[in-house]
Amino acid sequence: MAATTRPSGTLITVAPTGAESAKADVPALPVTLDELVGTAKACEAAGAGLIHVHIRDADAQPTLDVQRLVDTVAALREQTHLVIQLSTGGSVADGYDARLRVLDAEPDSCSLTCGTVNFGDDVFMNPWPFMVELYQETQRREVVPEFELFDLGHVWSLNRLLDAEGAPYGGHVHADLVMGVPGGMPGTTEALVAAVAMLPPGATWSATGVGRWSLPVMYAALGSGGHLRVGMEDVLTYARGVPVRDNAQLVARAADAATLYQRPPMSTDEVRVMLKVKDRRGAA
Ligand code: KMH
Ligand code: ZN
Repeated sequence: MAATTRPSGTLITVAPTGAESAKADVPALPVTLDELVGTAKACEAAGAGLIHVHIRDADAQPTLDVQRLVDTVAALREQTHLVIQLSTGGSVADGYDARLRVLDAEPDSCSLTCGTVNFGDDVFMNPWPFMVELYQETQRREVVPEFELFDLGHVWSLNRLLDAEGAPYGGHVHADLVMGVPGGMPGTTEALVAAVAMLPPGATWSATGVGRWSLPVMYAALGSGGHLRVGMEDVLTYARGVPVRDNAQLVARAADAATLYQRPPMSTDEVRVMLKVKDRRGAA
């Protein structure tokens, strides 16, 4: 294991929707394609370089419907420059087959969670054979995986996966620490530093803190050479008693912090180069 190098810019990922919040409870949550594209444009203008996408059906419920995913990727690719990452985590109710079929939508990137984790009262299932199958599919389809790490054991499993199955498509490893999920690692600086120390040499990483861990994780990540993920998938409160206005507000705050830290937001082109994303723009 080796410490990761310190980047000069900051990748800001926005995770605008997630699968856990209800539109009825959170009116600002983007759930339609129009809302998602509008959010994506605003977040790109505010400094985001990558969008982590969960979609909803006509009733605003989480779905992994492939045609909807295809349409979503097409619209985002046409109307933004963002790197498009589809969630293969979906919701805790989604089955493995549906999660694998997400790659049919030909995203630039997809999430790949490196282990099962208690998820509040639920369990987010990611057994080893599923991880391997999904990873092999990303290699075969030339999709860049982003390894989602909810716990220290997940970091170890990422190393095991790379040892067993070789490098990801493009050859670069990028991980995301998801911290503060009830059941996973806390959003403390100590946990973040321990996780980063176990990442494979040369890996880049972002971090996100769920709920009240949002700001502690953002500043710990900047201070430790990491990139940032923000968005309404992870946090709905901007400050004590103040609901998040929209995703762009969270991206703008992250961009301000990164700029103040002398590591301004990376352009979408810089993000594509760093992650070694296959250029699918211009494909029909
Ligand atoms: N919604 C969670 C159960 C991912 O996008 O890959 C899983 C999740 C991780 O959000
Ligand atoms: Zn997600």
